[in-house]
Amino acid sequence: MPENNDTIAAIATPLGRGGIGVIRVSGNKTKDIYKALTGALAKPRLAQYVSFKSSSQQTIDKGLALYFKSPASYTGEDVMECQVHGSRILLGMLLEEIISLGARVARPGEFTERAFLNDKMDLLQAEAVADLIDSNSKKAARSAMQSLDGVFSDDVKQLRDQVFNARTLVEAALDFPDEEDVDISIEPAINNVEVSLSGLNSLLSRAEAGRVLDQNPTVVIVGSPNVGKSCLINYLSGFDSAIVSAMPGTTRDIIREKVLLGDFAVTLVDTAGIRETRDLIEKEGVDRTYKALAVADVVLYVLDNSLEQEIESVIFAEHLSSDAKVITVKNKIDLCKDSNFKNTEDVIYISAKTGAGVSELIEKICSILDITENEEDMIFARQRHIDALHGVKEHLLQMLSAAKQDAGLEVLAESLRLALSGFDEVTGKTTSDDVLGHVFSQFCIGK
Ligand SMILES: Nc1nc2c(ncn2[C@@H]2O[C@H](COP(=O)(O)OP(=O)(O)OP(=O)(O)O)[C@@H](O)[C@H]2O)c(=O)[nH]1
Ligand SMILES: [Mg+2]
Repeated sequence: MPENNDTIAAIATPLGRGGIGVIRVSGNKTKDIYKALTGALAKPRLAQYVSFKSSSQQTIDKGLALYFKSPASYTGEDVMECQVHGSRILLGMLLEEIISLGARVARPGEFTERAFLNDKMDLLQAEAVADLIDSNSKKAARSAMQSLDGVFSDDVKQLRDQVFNARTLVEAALDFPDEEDVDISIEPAINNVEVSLSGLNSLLSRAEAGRVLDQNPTVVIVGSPNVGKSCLINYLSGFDSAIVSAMPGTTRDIIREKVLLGDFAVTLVDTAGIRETRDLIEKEGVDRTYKALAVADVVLYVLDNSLEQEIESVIFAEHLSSDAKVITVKNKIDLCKDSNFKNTEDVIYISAKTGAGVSELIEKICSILDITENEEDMIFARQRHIDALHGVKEHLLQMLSAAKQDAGLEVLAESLRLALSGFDEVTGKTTSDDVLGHVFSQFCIGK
């Protein structure tokens, strides 16, 4: 772990224009930087409207300055937040000024890393911060928030306590091997391990259920040329990302848009219309369509209903990933005389031009993505947690089988010691620097 007695600073808001931009500063020079930058005294937890000035007394911007005194701050150190206008240039100038006053630019995740090192949160909670920022659905966000609140950590700690009790009992038996008037039965220790094992099994299944929350599903739009695929991606994403034209074979490149459909952030993909063609560029486009299908979670197979096109899924079926779900979308219903369309389980009628029926389509997509009902029970776990908890389970099972075979108390104590260190790995109590470095490097800068 790097030394953390220097002062760090970073722009905490995302790249681009925005109403407000935030710069965060943390470390023991924060108070002096506050004074030099604003000319005002830092007052804890008070928002002051100030002029942020350069060393040559030029105003960089006016805005709000906030100060949090150690240890009552996010990182546990003295922290300052500058809220100014969200221009990249302006934020860059302000950051430069802060650096010239003695701070250095923070690495990704360094603020949260300091919060972890200063015991403001355990590793599970620190990871939940990143998961919350990256969450792809409201469910994922809620679940990450629960972990940040310490729900996952508390469950792990409770199980750890039971195993710790078991270990204390076994160690006590080890310390008094031959004392006749001391009851050295290890039965209570075994009970403790059995109880924590059943708790662990349920925690593991909740963690495994929660792994789906970590994914950003891909929805791929396919069909013959001219059926309205590009029109549909434009409608769903809310802007003209793909060229729409009456000429078949318009789209050649794959077009990707991240959009929020109902509760889900999905990657929506528009593809080249599938047909036999001699045009080399269009052929390449169709090949790319097939590649996109191979990673699709949901496929929107679009047909032109005004031409009464028949379903011919064979044109793409062999390229589908095995667990992809296909929704047949009959488009251009605004052109059809008969307006009495009845959606079925697999077929949805829409007009990508007028938007008719699109909300039912979104509902259908969400119902497919919404595979887990018991969201309260899910834990937004990472593979790292699941692996470590499986390790704990292994050691507890070993302890029980050793006890059954009347193996020595040392053997039981050792299994319990290893189980405990597995728990500590999850919460970060004894996690190696490599793992910590990896966890924090995945954060965005400024967090
Ligand atoms: N009336 C009507 N026209 C539509 C609708 N959807 C698409 N169109 C028209 O159909 C034509 C083809 O639309 P595109 O979205 O470019 O079709 P595409 O499937 O992307 O075609 P390729 O890129 O060539 O494969 C355009 O003239 C659109 O304006 C619809 O729902 N109603
Ligand atoms: Mg197109």
